[in-house]
Amino acid sequence: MMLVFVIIYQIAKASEYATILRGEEKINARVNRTMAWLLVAFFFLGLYGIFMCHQALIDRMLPISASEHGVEYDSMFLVTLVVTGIVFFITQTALFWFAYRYQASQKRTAFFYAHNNRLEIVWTTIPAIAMAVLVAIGLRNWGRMTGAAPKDAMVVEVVGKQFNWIIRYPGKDGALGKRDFRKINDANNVLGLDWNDKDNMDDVIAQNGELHLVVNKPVSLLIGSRDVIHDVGLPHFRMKMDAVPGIVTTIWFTPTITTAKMKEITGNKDFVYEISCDQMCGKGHYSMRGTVIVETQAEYDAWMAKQQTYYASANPAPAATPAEGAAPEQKTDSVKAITMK
Ligand SMILES: [Cu+2]
Repeated sequence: MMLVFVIIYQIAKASEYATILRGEEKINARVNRTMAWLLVAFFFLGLYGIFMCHQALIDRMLPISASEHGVEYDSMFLVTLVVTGIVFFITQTALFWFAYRYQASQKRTAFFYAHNNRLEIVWTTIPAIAMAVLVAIGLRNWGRMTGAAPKDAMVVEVVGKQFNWIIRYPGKDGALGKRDFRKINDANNVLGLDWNDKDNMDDVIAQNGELHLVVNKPVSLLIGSRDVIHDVGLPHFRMKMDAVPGIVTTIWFTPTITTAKMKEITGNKDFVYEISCDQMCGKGHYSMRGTVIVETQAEYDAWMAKQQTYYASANPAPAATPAEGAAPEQKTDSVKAITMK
């Protein structure tokens, strides 16, 4: 790097001496011509760079979207890319063409052109309208993804902690029981479930932290965090949502491709849908990876039938009714019971 700078410096120095020796005007004309050509070269080098980036990264692109929202998202992304791509190409071509075409010349005097209202209006309104349309499409999609889930959606709770995801299913009653952060303990109550709430008795927390979803069935995720801000990133479904301590955030989507089918599509027999933590959350952030399994209703039911309720696995002693005179119910940070169909 240093060497390059030294060489450039020496060339600049040498051309400065040459200017003095050979007459300034002649040299200036040559420098102008060289600069004009260098700008043209820079333009094509830039385009080549874009092409090379594309070639290098094409294999790492995500496979087709595995959710309904994702299809909308991808088409929105494509529209934005095409619109901005066309503008980019026109403006950059004009920029470098002008730099070349109107390089300094002794034969031409500069044309003084100070202001033109019509031009100002045109190049302000067209981009403004284009941007407004793109933003409107984005807002519409955002509203859909974060809005109310369909009535028949299954509900699953996803809670981030340093450094993994805890997934809770509502059990047969379809309702998630209340939880309280003060009841959290890593030994037998990782979410701080309130055992005074009957809705908690049949809730299931997947042992291996897997998020099981049914294909073509909408799912509403209730997202929370036990410590710092995390983010539920579902790249294959084109969804993401912050997991914030103390509040419940939601997203809903409909997975459309089972894990098994996606293995065929990608030709990768080890393919798994992942939950990535999309928010830098500490030294173990990189390892905060959950898995999503999209399966048929029958496969889901079979899997769920094998799950033990969290109450049973957390309280292995003979099932006891909640102790008489238990602490009065604390409602802080509780998740409102949500009823499935
Ligand atoms: Cu995290």
